[in-house]
Amino acid sequence: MENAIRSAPWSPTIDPDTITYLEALAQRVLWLSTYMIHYANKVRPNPDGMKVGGHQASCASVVSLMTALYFAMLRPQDHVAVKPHASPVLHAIQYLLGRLPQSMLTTLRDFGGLQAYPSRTKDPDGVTISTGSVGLGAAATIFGALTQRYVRDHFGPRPLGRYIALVGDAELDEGNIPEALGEASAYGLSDLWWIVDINRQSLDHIAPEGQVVQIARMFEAKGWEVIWLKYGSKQRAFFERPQGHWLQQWIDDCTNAEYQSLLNADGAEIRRAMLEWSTGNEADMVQLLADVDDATLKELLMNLGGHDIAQILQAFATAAKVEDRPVAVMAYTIKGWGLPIAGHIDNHAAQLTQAHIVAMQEHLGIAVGHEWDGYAAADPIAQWIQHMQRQLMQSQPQPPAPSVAPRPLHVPETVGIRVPERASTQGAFGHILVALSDIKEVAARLVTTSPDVAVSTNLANWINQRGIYAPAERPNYWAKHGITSLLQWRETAAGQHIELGIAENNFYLALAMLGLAEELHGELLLPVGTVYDPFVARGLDALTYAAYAGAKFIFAGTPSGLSLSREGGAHQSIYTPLVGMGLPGVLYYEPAYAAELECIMCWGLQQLTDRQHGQSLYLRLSTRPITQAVRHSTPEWRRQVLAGGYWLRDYRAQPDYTQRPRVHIFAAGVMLEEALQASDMASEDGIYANVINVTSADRLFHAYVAASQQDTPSYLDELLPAAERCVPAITLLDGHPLTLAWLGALFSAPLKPLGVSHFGETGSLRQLYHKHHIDTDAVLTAMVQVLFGK
Ligand SMILES: Cc1ncc(C[n+]2csc(CCOP(=O)(O)OP(=O)(O)O)c2C)c(N)n1
Ligand SMILES: [Mg+2]
Repeated sequence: MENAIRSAPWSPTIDPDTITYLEALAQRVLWLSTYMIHYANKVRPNPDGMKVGGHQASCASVVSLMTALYFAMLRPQDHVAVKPHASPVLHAIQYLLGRLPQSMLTTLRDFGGLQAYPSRTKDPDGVTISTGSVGLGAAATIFGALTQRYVRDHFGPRPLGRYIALVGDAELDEGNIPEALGEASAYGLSDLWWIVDINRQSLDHIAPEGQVVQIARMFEAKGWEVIWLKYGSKQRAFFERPQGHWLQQWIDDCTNAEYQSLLNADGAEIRRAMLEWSTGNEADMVQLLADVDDATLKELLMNLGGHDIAQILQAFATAAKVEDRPVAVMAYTIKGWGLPIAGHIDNHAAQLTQAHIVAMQEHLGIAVGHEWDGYAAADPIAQWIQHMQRQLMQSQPQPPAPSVAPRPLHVPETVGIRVPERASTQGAFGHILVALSDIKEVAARLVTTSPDVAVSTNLANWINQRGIYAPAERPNYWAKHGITSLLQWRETAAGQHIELGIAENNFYLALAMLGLAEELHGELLLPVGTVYDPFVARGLDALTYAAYAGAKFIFAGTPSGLSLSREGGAHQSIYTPLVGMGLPGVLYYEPAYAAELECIMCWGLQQLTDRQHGQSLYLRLSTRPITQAVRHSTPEWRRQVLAGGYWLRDYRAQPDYTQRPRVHIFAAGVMLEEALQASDMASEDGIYANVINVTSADRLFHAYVAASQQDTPSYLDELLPAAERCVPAITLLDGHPLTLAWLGALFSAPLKPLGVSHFGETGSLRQLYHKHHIDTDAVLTAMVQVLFGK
């Protein structure tokens, strides 16, 4: 195991009672978490015979750390992201703390029961940060701490909680981790701890040599304080003996793989390995180990800091003193600690046998029939828990600030922006934000963010008005030295734009935590983010995370599609509409006109205030200016825009409508320009080409699905009455044709889906639209095909 760089000073002065109680509690937590998984897999009836699963070894690895944390450190205002596969440990602890009824312990991974991985929306016992996809929940703590600071700076003082992540060592392999760590120091966050569970094992294998030191250096390079929790008290005491440093040196020199294998060997084998290592100094080693029997030697090997309550408390106390930066506690542990599978390479999904469980139960003195017992009120441990919880409650530095979120917050239905004859949705987006900043109550809660693309996504005017957020004012040297710039980079604690480095994962995690500000910090925020549409997918897992966690936010993917012509194939998004449609909790809109966007954004912001049913919004926008065919909005038109689409060109009232060739063009976004042109040209040939402007394929699709599942009418029946379903149709968007092709299911006539299904390239709009068959000619050709079968 790699050499420690710096350790928390060893102080054995912590109250011995505290240690005794926590040790007893750790054993109970170990039992309950192990048994919870055992029960779910081997006792509870399992009608479909599929594996239930659970991770006893990963749980055992963090039992000591989590017991010390929850029973002796955590205050009500703190938030913890628990390593996903340690969820049974969390539930066992919440049960012992009286926050989860005993009856739930038998429901792990059952329908309606405790979730496999901690879920803030589905678990009943106060999970505030969901975890599951490793790396994301941990990184979310950074943006939670940032949100907390932002809320305090904008809405007044309140108790600052600590954001704590309990992370697996292999979890730190995820690329989003180094991406996120730097933001913590960029924003000077200090109420942030990461406790790294260094058991040197991942799912498949043993950590490569040198990895722990690399991880520690990564934290330090990113401005974090590293605290080492490597050796247990017994090891430390042994190091003090004459020649004791040889043990320390051996531990440090021993490779991860050998250390792990020796965790499964007996004391005699460990002794042999140590003597072999000490070649040249065997006499010292022999002397050192002379009075150590095999059992004690094994115990010494297992006595790592992350399982030693006194050492853990000491490390936490050291961490609590760090006030100017985030802290990483590097805790050495054993995967499967206290279980017969401890340290074994195969242990990730391994479960104890019935015989193992019986032996463990006997060893821990848990009577048969009392497997789920907690502590009776009179038990000294229960009393100690009560006492500690009272103390931790009282350690709140200030009384909580009352929420000042006005109820209801009213967002107007329009903000009256003015745009030129030809305008782009991205341009309109910037105008709408600026217009919103005139509405005091709404503006106060708006917060924007972007992964280094604020200017190129039209946030500049908003930023100039509202400023950049920084925890403390930073000098504006441009202003100081009289240099003019279009963008005024004023950084103060009152600023309302959070500028992130180029990392789309961070972007979505920031939206996730800003989008939970009301739930986590009692203040409603209206987060609006911008990202280049082709890079929506770059942070897709974090976007999914944000939606799954129930966060509420708006983001614009802009610019999008081939329409970004000169930027080339790497910047031209294709399938992002499908992302928007496929993701629950997020509604995808692709408006064509500024007036539509205005209506959608105002409604979307109002949605964010409905914390129960409101959904997030994904706006797919463009830099391509198109003629504003619609400018005035009426309530009825707004209803249709929000419902997903409306008839923009409607020939149905023509007296000869049914006698002429007829076709429907369903078009989205900038493609309305081509759709209307094709319709004009078709009319010269006596064809009635209706144009239906699809503002949200997502809304229409889900209306269709809901209606077909429930056999009830939907907006689609209104938009497309039965009589129109025998008319041939074309769908058209600057994106994947699948987005609208499903409309074919509604038609008894042919439907031709136009869209982009190959990578783009640089060129003019005309060239690219032509090559990908989404120009006016392509629409006309498709029209002939669906009408006349040619
Ligand atoms: C993004 C992601 N990829 C893969 C997994 C599957 N997985 C769950 S735990 C795990 C290994 C984690 O190892 P570590 O973080 O060291 O935790 P330990 O089990 O050792 O406690 C993997 C690969 C996952 N949950 N999330
Ligand atoms: Mg591990």
